[in-house]
Amino acid sequence: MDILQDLEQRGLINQVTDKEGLQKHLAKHQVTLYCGFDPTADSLHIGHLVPITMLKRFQKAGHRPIALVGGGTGMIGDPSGRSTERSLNTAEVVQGYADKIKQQISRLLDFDKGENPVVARNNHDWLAQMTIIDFLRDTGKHFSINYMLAKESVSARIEQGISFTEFSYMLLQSLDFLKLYEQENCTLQIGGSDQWGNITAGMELIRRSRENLDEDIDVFGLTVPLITKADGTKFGKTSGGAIWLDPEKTTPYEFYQFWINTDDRDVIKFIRFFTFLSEEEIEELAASLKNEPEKRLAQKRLAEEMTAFVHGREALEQAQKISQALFSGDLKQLTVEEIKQGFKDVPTYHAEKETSLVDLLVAAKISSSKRQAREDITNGAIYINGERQQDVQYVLSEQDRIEDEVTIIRRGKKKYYVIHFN
Ligand code: 629
Repeated sequence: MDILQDLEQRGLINQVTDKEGLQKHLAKHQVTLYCGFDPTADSLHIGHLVPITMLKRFQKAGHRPIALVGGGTGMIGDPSGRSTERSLNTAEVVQGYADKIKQQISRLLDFDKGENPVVARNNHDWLAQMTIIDFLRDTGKHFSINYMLAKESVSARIEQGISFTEFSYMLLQSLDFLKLYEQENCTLQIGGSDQWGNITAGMELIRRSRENLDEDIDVFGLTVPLITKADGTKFGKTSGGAIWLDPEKTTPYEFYQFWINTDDRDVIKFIRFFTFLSEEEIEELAASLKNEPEKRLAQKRLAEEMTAFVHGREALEQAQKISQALFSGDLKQLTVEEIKQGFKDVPTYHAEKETSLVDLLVAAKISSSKRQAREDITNGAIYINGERQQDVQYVLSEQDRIEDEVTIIRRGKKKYYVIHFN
C-alpha cells in the first residue's frame, strides 16, 4: 500500500491539488515536503500533532520532511481560520517562542537522524533579509488583488476588517514554498484545512515566477481535515484550556488522562489519525470496543501511544502509576512529584505541622463546621492518604506526610485536597 492510500484509509486527507499526479510523483521520487509552524505561543498543542505525525508518516515512507518554524511569518500573523486581527508580539517574544517550538519539534521528529532525516528551517533566515522593494517587485507582481481578496482567509474578514499586515501574510508563506522549492527541491506542502489558501497561493507563485524557465513544475498541496468530536465540542480543549505538548504546561499525567477520556464514538477515528498502529491492530481495538467497551482498551492504547510519543516511555509509566494510585485510592506509593502532577487542579491548603484532623477539615474548608467535621470522620467519609480515619481525636503527624511535605485528604468517593505543611 502506498502512502496516499494509507493516509486515505486513515481519513487523513481533506484536499489534494492533484491526487493522481501526487501519487505518481511519490512513487517516482524521494519527495521533499514541508509543513510550517508559527511561533504564536511558547508551546505547540495537540492540534499540531496531526501535521507532525504526517511529516513522520512521509518520513517512514522514505520521503524527506522539512519542519519550518515561522520566525518571520510569526512576526506578521496568519489570518487563516481567525475572525479577528491578532495582536503583534515583539521580536524578542517571537524569537523566544520560535526557539522553544523548534526544540519541541526536534524531540518529536529526530532531526538529522537516519537516512532521510527531518530537516529544520526557519523562514526568518530569508524573510528578514528581504527588502521592501524586492518584495513588491518580485513577489507582489505575481498576485492580483482580486485573487487575494477571493481567498477565504481574506474574504471572511472583509466585514470585520483586516490590516494590510495580515492581508499580506499569504505572500510570505508563498515565498517560503518558492524558496524551499528552489533551495531544497521541495515539491509538496502540507497543513491543516485552514492552510489550503496559503498552500495553493504558494504553488501559484512557484509556477508564475518560473514560467520562463522551461521546466516541468510538479508541485502539490495536501491538507488534513479538521478534527471533530461526536459531541460537537471543540477538539483539544478542556475546561482547563488547551492541551499543550510542553510538560510544564500540561503534565504527562493530564495529557494521558485527556486521551483516556476520549468518547467511545471518537476513539477509533483518533487512533487512525494520531497513531502509527496498523489497520489490523486498529481492527482488533475496534472489536474490543464493540464487545467489551468497559475495558476501554482502545482508549488505553491511544493514551499510551500518544503519551509515549510526546513525553517518552518513562513519563508514560509515571502517568499510568498516578492514574492507578488515584483509581485505587492507595496514594502512599506516590512521590511528591507524582502527587503534584496528579493533583494539579485539586484545592490545596497550607497547614501548621501539629494540627488535629477536625481543625484541619474546618480550616481547609473540607467540612463546613466542627460539628460536620466530626460527623464526616465518624461516618467514615474521611481518608488520609487513601486510608480511612474514624478517630475524631486524631492529630496529624509526620507519619501522615508523604516525603515530609504533603498529605492528601479525601472526603467521600472523589473529593481530594492537598495539604502542604509550613
Ligand atoms: C510559514 C508559516 C509557512 C508555512 C506555514 C506557516 C504557518 C501557517 C500556520 N499554521 C498553524 C500554526 O502555525 O499558521 N501559516 O499554528 C497550524 N500549523 C499546523 C497545521 C494547522 C495550522 O502549524 O497546518 O492547520 C493546525 O493543524 O493552523 O511557509
